[in-house]
Order: sequence, then structure tokens, then C-alpha cells
Amino acid sequence: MTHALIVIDVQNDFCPGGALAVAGGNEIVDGINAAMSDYEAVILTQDWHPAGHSSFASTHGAAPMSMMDMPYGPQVLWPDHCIQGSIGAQFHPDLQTDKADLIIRKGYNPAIDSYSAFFENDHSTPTGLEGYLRTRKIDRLTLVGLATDFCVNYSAVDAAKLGFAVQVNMDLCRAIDFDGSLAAATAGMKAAGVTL
Ligand code: VGL
Ligand code: ZN
Repeated sequence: MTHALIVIDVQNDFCPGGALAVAGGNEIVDGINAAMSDYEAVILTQDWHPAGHSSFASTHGAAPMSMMDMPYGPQVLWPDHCIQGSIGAQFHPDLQTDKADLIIRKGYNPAIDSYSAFFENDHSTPTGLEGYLRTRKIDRLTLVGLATDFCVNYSAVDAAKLGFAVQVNMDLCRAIDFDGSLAAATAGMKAAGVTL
């Protein structure tokens, strides 16, 4: 088996001081760096939204963390974050990005959010990551990063559905934990066959 480490969204905006800060988001960086050499491939994801993205509360004059029904289903409206080219969208400065074979960006479609590294939130528009992994004969994935209950969760469940052997290293993840989202994500990942 060929085993890849997928590092989800370890970006300034998801770390303390950022626009959508995840508590303790910075605490996982050293551990992720140390883990990189244990894998045959290292892939980073980068949340990468245009200004005025449809997932931003400000775009709709709505309150951050309120819900909106989109054509593809319910969507949390977030504070503006990870805007293309901004400091907030950059990786945490201590993350060892030189070790990455691939950096995959997501959320660039103005009309659809993309929590998962594999599909946009319509669950059908691919990012291309599946093809990359298959052509490199990567069949086993360990996921770490931010946030456990959103982008890590959606990526892990999609990967399991696609037939990859998927593990999430919870020690190297941190959660937003909004409205029971962490408990729901944990249950959903287990139900999908993800090893936690
Ligand atoms: C994420 C909310 C919005 C994440 C990204 O990386 O978990 N969460 N965009
Ligand atoms: Zn986002």
C-alpha cells in the first residue's frame, strides 16, 4: 500500500488571531511537521476563496454562523476567511510546506463552498484530488489539520466513500465545534468506516 498524509487547511485564518480561528489550531503544527517523513507522499490543502464568496455572511448581509439554504443544500455562513492572496490564506508560517508533493486549493468557485478536498459542497464537482491519488497508486490516507468537524470530516468521509483506507489522527486536528458539529462529525466519520 502507498500511504499519504493529507494536511487539511493549516492556514493563518484557522489559527488563533485569524478570521475563523479554531481554538488550539497552532498547537498541531509541530506534530504535523514531525509526521511528514513517515509517509510516502505529503499533500496539503488550502482553503482559497474569492472576495465576496457565497459562503461569507457578509456577502448576504447576514450574521456570521447563521445558516442559508443554497441550491446544493444548507450552508453555514462564515466570517470572511482565506481570501485568495491574503495573509490569512497563507499556511501557518511554521508548517513545513517544502515537504509537500501537492498543494490542492478548494473553495475557489464563487457559488459553491468546498469543505472536502475531493468534492465541492454539491458532493459532485471534483477537485481532481481523487485522480491524482489514483494515478500515483496511493490507496491509504491519514488526515490531519483544521477543522476536525468541517474540512477534515468532509474529506475523510468522501475519501472513505471513494474506497480509500482512511484514518484521521485526532491528536493532530482541532475543531470549530459549533452547535454539536464535532459530535456529529465523529459519528459520521465512524459510520463511513474512517478509523479515528
Ligand atoms: C473550513 C469552514 C469554512 C475548514 C473551511 O477548513 O474546516 N471551515 N471553510
Ligand atoms: Zn472556507
